[in-house]
Amino acid sequence: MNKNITLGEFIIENQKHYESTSGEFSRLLSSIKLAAKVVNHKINKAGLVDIIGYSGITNIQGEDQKKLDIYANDIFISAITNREVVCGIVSEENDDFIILNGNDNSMSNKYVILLDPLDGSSNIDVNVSVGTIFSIYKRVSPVGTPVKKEDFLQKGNKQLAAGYIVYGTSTMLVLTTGNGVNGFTLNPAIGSFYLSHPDIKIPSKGNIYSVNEGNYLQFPQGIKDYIKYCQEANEDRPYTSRYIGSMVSDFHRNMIKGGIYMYPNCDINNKGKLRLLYECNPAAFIAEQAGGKATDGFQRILDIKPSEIHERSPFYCGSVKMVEKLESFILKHNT
Ligand code: P6P
Repeated sequence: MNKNITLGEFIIENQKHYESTSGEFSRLLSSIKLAAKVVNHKINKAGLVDIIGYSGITNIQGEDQKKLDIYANDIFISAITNREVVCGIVSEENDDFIILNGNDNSMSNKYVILLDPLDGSSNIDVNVSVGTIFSIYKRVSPVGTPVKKEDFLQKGNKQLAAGYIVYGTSTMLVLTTGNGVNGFTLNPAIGSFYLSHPDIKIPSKGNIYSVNEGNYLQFPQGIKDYIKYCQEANEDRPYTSRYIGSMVSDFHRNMIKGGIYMYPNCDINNKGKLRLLYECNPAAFIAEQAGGKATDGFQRILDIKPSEIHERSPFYCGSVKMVEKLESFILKHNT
């Protein structure tokens, strides 16, 4: 694969793989590329311009919406809407799904997109990496009618594409359209994403486990046992604990170095904290495409049938051998 290819050229070159060759899918991916550049520019100036801090609004998650959350949400929604290729959008920042103005054009569009426009935003004020996560499906309701909730409640194994942008020391867009995973790094000098990480594969085993151990005492016993396993002397040692508190950053590190990211259910989050539709499913699709694994402890994340657009799930994802080891500990307490 040509290493100096831009994301735009990559999308065009791979258009033949995409669901529809009419170019709509490519236009949708390029709208995400544009929005990522705009948000990246704003984030890089966050310390200088008055966009840090809280907006005074709380979202459906009960989380204080930070100014950059709302800004990122607006940028992605308008960029996607302007391309007139989706009939509906779900965003972490919006209570209900968005029916794209319901005019004839949008109702004839075939795709829906689900977004976490700025994941980990509580880290903005302390200059820690944050990210955007997206997931794309083909609608299941009839083309020509307004989008329906069922269009968003599809199993993750129906995703056409998924990706994330990590606004870190460099800004990267990592994408899968079902043919492997590729990473593109933004060259800010010219404003183009270049293929920097072709065909990413998660090492089958790593030595990094990533979990918020502040909740340890409330974790299910199998999770506690796995964490202790990582800390005890055994043939798989040494392990190291890394937790950034921004899933996209923790996930991306594990994609490159290998490792396991865990967000278990616990007393304060009895179904886990991460949202199934626009955090777990896209990450699981990407992880599996890179040779990794993603589970809720009992079943493949991508096989879960969602019932609500903001529903949460326990989430364990990363190097296949590490996820399997964790599952073996969970199984011991559930047979
Ligand atoms: P905690 C950010 O809000 C997020 O959804 C993920 O990005 C992150 O991994 C997690 O929550 C952090 O949650 O409870 O460990 O602070």
